[in-house]
Amino acid sequence: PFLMNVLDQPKFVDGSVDTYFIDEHPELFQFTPSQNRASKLLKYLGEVEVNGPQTPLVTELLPKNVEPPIPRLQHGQIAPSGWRNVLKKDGPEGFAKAVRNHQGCLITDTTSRDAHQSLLATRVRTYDLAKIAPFVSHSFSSLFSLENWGGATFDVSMRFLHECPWERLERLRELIPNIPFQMLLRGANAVGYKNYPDNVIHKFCDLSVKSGMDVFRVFDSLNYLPNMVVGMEAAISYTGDVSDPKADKYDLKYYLDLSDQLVKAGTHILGIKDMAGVLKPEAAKLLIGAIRDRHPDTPIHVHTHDTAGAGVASMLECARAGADIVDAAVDSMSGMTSQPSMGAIVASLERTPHETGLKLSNISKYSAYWEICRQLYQPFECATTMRSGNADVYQHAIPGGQYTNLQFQAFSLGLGDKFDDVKKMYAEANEVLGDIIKVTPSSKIVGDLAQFMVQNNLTKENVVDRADELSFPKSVVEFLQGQIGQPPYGFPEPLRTKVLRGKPKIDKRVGEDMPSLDLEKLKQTLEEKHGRKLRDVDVMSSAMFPKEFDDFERFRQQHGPVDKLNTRIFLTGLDVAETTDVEIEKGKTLTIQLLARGKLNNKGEREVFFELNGQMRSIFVRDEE
Ligand code: 3PY
Ligand code: ZN
Repeated sequence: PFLMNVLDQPKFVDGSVDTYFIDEHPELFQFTPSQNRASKLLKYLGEVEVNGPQTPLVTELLPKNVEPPIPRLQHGQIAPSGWRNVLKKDGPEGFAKAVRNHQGCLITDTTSRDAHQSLLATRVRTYDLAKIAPFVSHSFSSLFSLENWGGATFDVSMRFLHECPWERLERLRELIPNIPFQMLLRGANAVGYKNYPDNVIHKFCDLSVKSGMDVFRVFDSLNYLPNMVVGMEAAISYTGDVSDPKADKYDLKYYLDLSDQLVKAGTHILGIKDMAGVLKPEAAKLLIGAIRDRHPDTPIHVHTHDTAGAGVASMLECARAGADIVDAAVDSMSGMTSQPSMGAIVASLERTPHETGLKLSNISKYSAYWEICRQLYQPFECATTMRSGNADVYQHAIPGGQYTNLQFQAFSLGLGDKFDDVKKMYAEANEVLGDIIKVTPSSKIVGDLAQFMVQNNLTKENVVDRADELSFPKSVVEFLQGQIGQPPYGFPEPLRTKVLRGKPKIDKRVGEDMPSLDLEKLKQTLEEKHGRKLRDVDVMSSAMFPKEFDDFERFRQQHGPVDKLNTRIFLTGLDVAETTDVEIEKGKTLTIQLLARGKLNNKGEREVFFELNGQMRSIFVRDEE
């Protein structure tokens, strides 16, 4: 694709036109940055027009042409103070104490992170989060926190949304000063899928705080404590069933011991992270009750998924058993593999000692916004294949986000009717690996092994028999080496020795031996590569995801601020004759109309015609089809 430029005009290039005016007015070519951004956006829209979406759509559905309704705020009204004001004033210890002393059950709203990670392939864009942010700040000031960052949002935003994750955080912070922000940090893996050097993890947290983050929920995918930077909220990943007397590995004692160690290590809040949604109401009562007795002064925060449909019931039991905070997603973004419904929990706790402080009338407006907004994300909608909850999660314990992914994969390969087999094989693969905790990235390892077993017609018995001759997925080999940490009950033998065939075994924290990453040097290299001054946060994006950062940076240099386009237009472009207003910065709006697209020329390109702020513009785009 080329911008139409005088330099593309043969007559100009061969000198047969008089160009004195141009020669004497070089300022004509000093494009202002906004013109530059406008040209880049036209290039993007032209590209979408000619070659289709510039981010892969996962289902066959297209975004609906809808305007999510933004509830009105009274003009000039300032947002009431919230828990963030307490955190700022009293510091983390004082904040934790105030939470513990608070009467009632507080709510964390996961709509902006886990809910869409579990239902919409993590594709919700800053654009739509920012639109509803002022309403959230005003009407949800009694929330404990908004989970709006971390997990898969970091890489997905660069990879698929072509937007900077740090800018999302900064933007939301400007709009919501009063409610604590919460992120999911995968311990030594931060927001990635492998261990990083310690200095990278520390710098990552430091930059996150500077960009507006408050509460770090830190977990490790094997509950391997040395991998957890104990910060504000250390979370124990929950698996198994403590209400089953036959549960031996992951019994009450296991969780109480872990909670002791985390409290001793100085966590401000104890998190229970039920990533698959297997914490049944009865188990919730036992587990939370026991931890409450053991650690009367530490706030307890519970996270779950509604995969089976028992999420609301479990969270109510948690509140009654002494949890201080539970997670919920707004109604229209709740249920199935997402969190349980905020409205249902709030209503159920009304006029009990566990009142949440949230108003149902506000939840209803918030939900109406997301109900419509969700239709913009239909191309990523898990409900195209998932119609209901399913209690077989108690057998396979697949985490919420992964469950949706696996189901998508099965359906897109035409194996929808085989999804049951995939789930059964997942449970078997978990047994083969020694019945481990399953959450990113250990859940991916179990998934990879399950897929490998299906492809090679293996059972849990013969996969071990034949382990010395099979070529296992890399992730499985690395897990057995000890690359992601140590499972609580050790590695399965003889599988480990058979698979490793003499490869070194690691029996301590991997980060201990990792050399620090020279972030200053990386900055220099990246600045040279990309030809511009970078911020420390950009360097950190590259430290986490080098290739994804480079691609994102190049894309942005070519296509400009595509994050400022509305979601439908970002995904599928403009219709002919349609106009859109793009606010590229405060007070600077571009009006873009798509006029027409031309025939294929002999260079394999099409000319696409726009009107930009009332002026005709056209660009040539290579037709890739
Ligand atoms: C993540 O690691 O992204 C998760 O949501 C784990 O549950
Ligand atoms: Zn979760």
